[in-house]
Amino acid sequence: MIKPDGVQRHLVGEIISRFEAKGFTLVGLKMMKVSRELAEQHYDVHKGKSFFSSLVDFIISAPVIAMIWEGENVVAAARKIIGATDPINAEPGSIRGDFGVSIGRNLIHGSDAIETARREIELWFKEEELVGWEPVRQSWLYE
Ligand code: D4T
Repeated sequence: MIKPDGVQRHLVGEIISRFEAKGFTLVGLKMMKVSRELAEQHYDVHKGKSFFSSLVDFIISAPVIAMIWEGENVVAAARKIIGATDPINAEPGSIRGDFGVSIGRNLIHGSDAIETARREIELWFKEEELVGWEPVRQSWLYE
């Protein structure tokens, strides 16, 4: 999910192109204003932590871009493309390393495990919003 700061800073194209260039396939995409309920459900694991309410307020403050990316090891690779949670620890070349400044404005969320991705896809998308397609470049990406 490209967070509100990514949208406000006009980094949507830049962020999407990094995933495309790596070889991943976009199978779901929508721009939306997030409800408080969805934001709270999404960040359920952080309920009770000091940053929870400011995090929820931030996520609902402007539109986000929800995306589903497909490809080999996509969850693990996306974490690297995205970089460490706190931009100060994120490597140059990662999204947060190149564009992020503070932990509360770190531009993008990525699922941290396959199970989490499954849960989040179900939370954010309806079945009919997933678009399965066969990219022609696959044999140039995979043996
Ligand atoms: P997300 O979930 O947004 O992809 O971020 P991470 O997986 O990299 O990090 P996280 O779940 O630990 O944190 C969720 C979200 O909360 C913000 N945050 C986090 C914050 O504002 N202050 C903090 O101290 C922490 C730990 C940033 C990401």
